[in-house]
Amino acid sequence: MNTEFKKRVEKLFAEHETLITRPNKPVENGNGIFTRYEYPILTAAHTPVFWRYDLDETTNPYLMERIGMNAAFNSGAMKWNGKYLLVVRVEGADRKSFFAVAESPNGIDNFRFWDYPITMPEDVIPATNIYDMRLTAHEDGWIYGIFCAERHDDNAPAGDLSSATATAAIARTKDFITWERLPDLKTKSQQRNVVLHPEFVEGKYALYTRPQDGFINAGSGGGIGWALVDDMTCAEVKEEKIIDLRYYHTIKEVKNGEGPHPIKTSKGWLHLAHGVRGCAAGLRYVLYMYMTSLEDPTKVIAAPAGHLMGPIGEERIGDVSNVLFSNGWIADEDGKVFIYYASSDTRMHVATSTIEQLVDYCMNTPADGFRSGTSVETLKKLIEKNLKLMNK
Ligand code: BGC
Ligand code: BMA
Repeated sequence: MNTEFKKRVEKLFAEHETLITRPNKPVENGNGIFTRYEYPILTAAHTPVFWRYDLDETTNPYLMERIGMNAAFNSGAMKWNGKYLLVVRVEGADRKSFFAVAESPNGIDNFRFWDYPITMPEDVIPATNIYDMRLTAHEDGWIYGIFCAERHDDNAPAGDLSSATATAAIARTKDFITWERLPDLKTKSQQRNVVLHPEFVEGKYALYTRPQDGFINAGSGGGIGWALVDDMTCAEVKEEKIIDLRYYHTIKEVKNGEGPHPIKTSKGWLHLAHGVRGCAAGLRYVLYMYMTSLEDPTKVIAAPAGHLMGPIGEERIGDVSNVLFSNGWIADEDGKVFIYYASSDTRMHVATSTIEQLVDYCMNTPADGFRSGTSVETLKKLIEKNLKLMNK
């Protein structure tokens, strides 16, 4: 190897190493509910140098990127063998998403991709694009990954190359390397945000669903649904019950969808979801929470008003701006919670909290009264209480 070429290769590796080993720092002075971290935990630049460059001087004398990576976002998450593991949606410059595992020893920095991306077996009709995996270590012993499989809608008029269909694809693994692909979920409507509940309910598998009228529009699909399924190897949604509804003039007016599977706590199941509203700038995606009952997981027992997290600073900007999306979180034994969220379909971040804080947030944040008037009444109650305490 020419020494000049060798030096340039070494520099690429050194810069990459510096980036991925950069210590992350908590952002002080938050809102008491969660703590953001200063640096994104994964970006396109975190993907290995040997994914992007041909390192052979004879075939790549200019040392150019041969396979561009565009984004690293919407990641499923799971603690596995003591490591914080993400199944990342990596998107190439060619707009195709694929899954790749990245792991960290502490959950907040030093995320490193495994050498190879996941080879996901195809279903009968291969999908054009796959993305947004939700991971569930189910009590049946398998780790399931449910994700969106997108295909061109062949019923669209000739020349319409944008109409597509969204289906929930199902795969399972024991090691994150070998995946068994099961048939896509059978449902009446299209589905993008399907999540497997970790426990059997009434002896059946339970799915959070998100019925939608079309590829983009949730339409008459009233919100986050719930369905019981007999067998994941031929999963079919026969009955769907809407458990978390959408409402006019809220953060989830246009769409909502379950994030990762809920965390079990002594007070109920803790849920993280995304809510979407439309505005002149397009769709705005924020993260919100709710809780359901341990006895009846279809019953909402806490629904704090508004968003838990909305995009701020650089999070607002990216390929699809004004978007926060989460499909992964990890609860440690000691109650610490790592919320993995992506901003603007571009990069991954982490925020930390605890189960106790998040339950407190859900239980004690006032619910939505759905009108300006009710919001003012709620606000006045807190002001009055505080002013008394302040002896005013
Ligand atoms: C994109 C997704 C997006 C969906 C709906 C897909 O083509 O890959 O990121 O959620 O369209 O807008
Ligand atoms: C969706 C999601 C995500 C994405 C978001 C914003 O519908 O399923 O893939 O982050 O749109 O583009």
